[in-house]
Amino acid sequence: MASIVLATLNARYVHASLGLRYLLANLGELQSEARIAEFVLGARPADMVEALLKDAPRIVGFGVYIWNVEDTTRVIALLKQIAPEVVVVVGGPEVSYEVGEQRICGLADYVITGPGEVSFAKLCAQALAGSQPPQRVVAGEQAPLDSLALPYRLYTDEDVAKRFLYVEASRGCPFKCEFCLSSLDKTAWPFDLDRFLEAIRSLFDRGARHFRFVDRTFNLNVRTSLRILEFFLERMDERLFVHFEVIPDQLPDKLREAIARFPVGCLHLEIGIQTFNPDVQALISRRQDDAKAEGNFAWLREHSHALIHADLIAGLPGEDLASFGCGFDRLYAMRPHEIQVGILKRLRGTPIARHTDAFRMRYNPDPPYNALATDRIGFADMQRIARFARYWDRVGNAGRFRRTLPLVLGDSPFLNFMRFSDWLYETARKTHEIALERLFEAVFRYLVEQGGVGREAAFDAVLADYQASGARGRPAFMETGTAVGTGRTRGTDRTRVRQARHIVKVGSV
Ligand code: B12
Ligand code: SF4
Repeated sequence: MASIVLATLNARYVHASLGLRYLLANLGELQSEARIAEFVLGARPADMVEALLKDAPRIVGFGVYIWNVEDTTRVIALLKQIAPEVVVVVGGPEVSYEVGEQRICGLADYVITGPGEVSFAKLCAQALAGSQPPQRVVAGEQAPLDSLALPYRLYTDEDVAKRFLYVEASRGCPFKCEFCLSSLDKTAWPFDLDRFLEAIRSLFDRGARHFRFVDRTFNLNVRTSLRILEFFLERMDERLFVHFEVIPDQLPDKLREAIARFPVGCLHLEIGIQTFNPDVQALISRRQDDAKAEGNFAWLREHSHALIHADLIAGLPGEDLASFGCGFDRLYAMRPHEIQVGILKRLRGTPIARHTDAFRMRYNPDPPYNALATDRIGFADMQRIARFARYWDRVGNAGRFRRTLPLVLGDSPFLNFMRFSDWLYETARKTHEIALERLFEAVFRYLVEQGGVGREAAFDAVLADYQASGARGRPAFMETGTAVGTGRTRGTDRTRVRQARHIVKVGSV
């Protein structure tokens, strides 16, 4: 029996919620009366309500994020119809700002904004003792990090075996990029490193091998970063996979030395570039030394085996299609393994909102609040970029078109991939659910019919990529084609398989 249930909808099953585990770990005496209920986007609201009410809880707390706010609103609306006496508390980044404007906050009995550990525990204690907490909207108390109980033992054996384990060595960010929620933090606060590493060690001893650091800027404090890297280097094995988010322009020699010692497919670095346009960087208060970033990428590609996932944002104030395209080409030339093209989102609470009028920014009023148009990029072009991003994910990022991609991109990657993307959409009329064989066929047809590539060269490249993807034989559409360069299966040594496995895993997040 649990009188308190902590619930959330994760983006996918593999993403275990760290936030809820923090809340549970810090419930003190009430911990034994509480349980976590995690769901995955797409679950039916009535089924979730049924599962939540199974123990007849007195309090249900929901972790609300941009990806689940709509579904969670439906769940709470139903729950309040069936069991109005249950006290509903919402918290999480999505309900930490613009509280008055959100239906979900109106449906809930209490809203806790910001960090939840201390305030949720207090609120539960009061509610269970029968007294009514006076305020409906509570500003979450940020306790000193070292006073918090760490949540890592709450990862179950199933989590350890099957899910990404999110871990946090520091909270907050000192930078001020206006599109990002972390720009509202005053600075970054570290957890005590010995205590943190001890907790990670026991996860490791239980068999955990897939660690994802949620720290906003892992390479902020080089001494700390080094100790963490050394920790993993000392425990290196075949299965280990560690993910960090890093800023691009800080990679001192000591960090480089440690990074260089990680084997293939083990270290995943997410590096935000967002924009190379200096005027846009200034407008959105993003400090970034582009030349240093370029140098660091070059070093990483030449001297390390780290998988590099780089982010770019389209639709920022002051950016037009041409300047975005230049940024894409510049980033492509830096050879990250993956480029994630994201459309700007106006996250609740973020200071990017101050540019709305001056740059005629038009946003989707519903999650994910993506930019629909700006004074420089019209709606039609924004749609084209969104399709570009989805197709790029399948063709540019997935690692399946190693030989074919350069033929599509020629010497002008952005323009040429946009041409491909426009053609593919015209032909397929969809961006999702294109089967892999259809995709290979489309790329082949594009190269031959639109891309000015000779049939034989296109055939050779597509077939080689198809076979390297693990598929056997040739795709049906090639059976009647000119047989050129067939029968050559490219070697799939252990290294490439491991790398491809991780690229696919990461790309599917
Ligand atoms: C892991 C993660 C993901 C995972 C999903 C995780 C999951 N469970 O499903 C993935 C990688 C899929 C993801 C994707 C996206 N994410 Co994300 N993600 C994160 C990340 C890095 C870590 C979250 C975390 O564990 N934090 C650590 C815990 C301790 O903090 P917390 O979750 O905020 O929880 C605390 C409080 O919020 C509060 N709290 C939480 N739940 C509850 C419940 C109650 C009852 C109470 C009282 C309090 C409370 O108390 C907790 C402890 O203090 C954060 C950045 C960050 N470092 O937080 C971004 C972040 C959550 N993501 C963000 C965004 C914008 C996205 C994307 C839209 C990015 C994109 N692609 O454009 C996508 C959307 C995905 C989709 N399918 O639509 C924003 C959230 C904005 C918002 N309003 O929700 C964040 C904050 C990044 C940022 N700085 O802007 N993300
Ligand atoms: S984008 Fe990165 S560096 Fe900028 S505020 Fe957000 S977390 Fe910090």
